[in-house]
Amino acid sequence: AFFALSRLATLRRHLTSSDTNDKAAGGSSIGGSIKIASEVSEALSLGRPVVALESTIISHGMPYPKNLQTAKEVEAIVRENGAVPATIAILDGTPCIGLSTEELERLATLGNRAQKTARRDIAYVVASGGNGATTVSATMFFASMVNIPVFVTGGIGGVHRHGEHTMDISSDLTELGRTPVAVISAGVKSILDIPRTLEYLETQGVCVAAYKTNDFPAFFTESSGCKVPCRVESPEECARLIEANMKLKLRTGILIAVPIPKEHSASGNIIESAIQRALKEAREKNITGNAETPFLLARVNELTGGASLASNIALVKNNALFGAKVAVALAHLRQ
Ligand code: PSU
Ligand code: MN
Repeated sequence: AFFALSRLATLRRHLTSSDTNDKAAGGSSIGGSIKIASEVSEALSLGRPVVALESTIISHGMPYPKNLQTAKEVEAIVRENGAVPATIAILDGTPCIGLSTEELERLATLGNRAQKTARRDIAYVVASGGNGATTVSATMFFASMVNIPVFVTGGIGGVHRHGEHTMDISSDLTELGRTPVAVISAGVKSILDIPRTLEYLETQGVCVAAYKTNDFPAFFTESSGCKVPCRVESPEECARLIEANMKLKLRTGILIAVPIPKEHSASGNIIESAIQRALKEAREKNITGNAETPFLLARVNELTGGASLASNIALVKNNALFGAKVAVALAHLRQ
């Protein structure tokens, strides 16, 4: 009951600030106000299941129009399984929790003209009134702000290959170390250094669990060859894990890895050779920093003749199905 009360209090605070912002004619939202879709705020205040979704996957992760189609289908899967989807993005400087169809379309057509927004970019995009597609780190930040405990994506960022020299380590990992949101993903792509990513998560104190497997999945394939510290067998077990993490006030995130369904997993060899080639091209073209992940995703898709995109879409939908069930189980547990 205390949980529900503090949740409501936080929400009311945000709703108030959002109302104030709405009255300020067309201005951006300096001062930290946000806009929560009415369907989402209603579900949150009633303790009903909500699933947060990121938006970089729409703008930078997939080409138009498949990005839009996938975003809509993912939201539909969340609904069909009893939860309310809340896609998160910054539009005209206002962080939005829950997007309308028109807003999804806007992001999808903006593509990489939307700013890829990780935690470090949030203040700038808000202050300049820009359009920001939130990565896993920024989406976790906003989900936590409005008390959405479950967040579904495709793959998270990690330690990049050669990260021990470049120090290119995704802020998704440090966010998982500081923000109590459960992130459901298909693991980490092998464009990244998976063993070092898992080491880094351990250092950050992040609980990493895999669904019905002992192996950490590698996004396009079911296994990376790395073991996970925890294994969960059901959405209910995941919900208990999230609840224990909250009750203990560990304040860290949880990474729940769901392997890509067998029938959609791409051939490991084809993907791996495409990744090797894309990585080499990135080095030659000097593509670094936050441009690297979008470049590699697009190039691997080209090199595999669209096979990687098809796998990507299938695994995101599978994660949405699982995530909705986790959110429903968690809401049930908290009643
Ligand atoms: N991996 C994917 N698809 C994506 C991303 C990662 O398979 O769209 C996006 C996510 O938004 C993730 C971000 O949070 O890339 C990580 O970017 P970086 O490596 O620059 O931290
Ligand atoms: Mn980076």
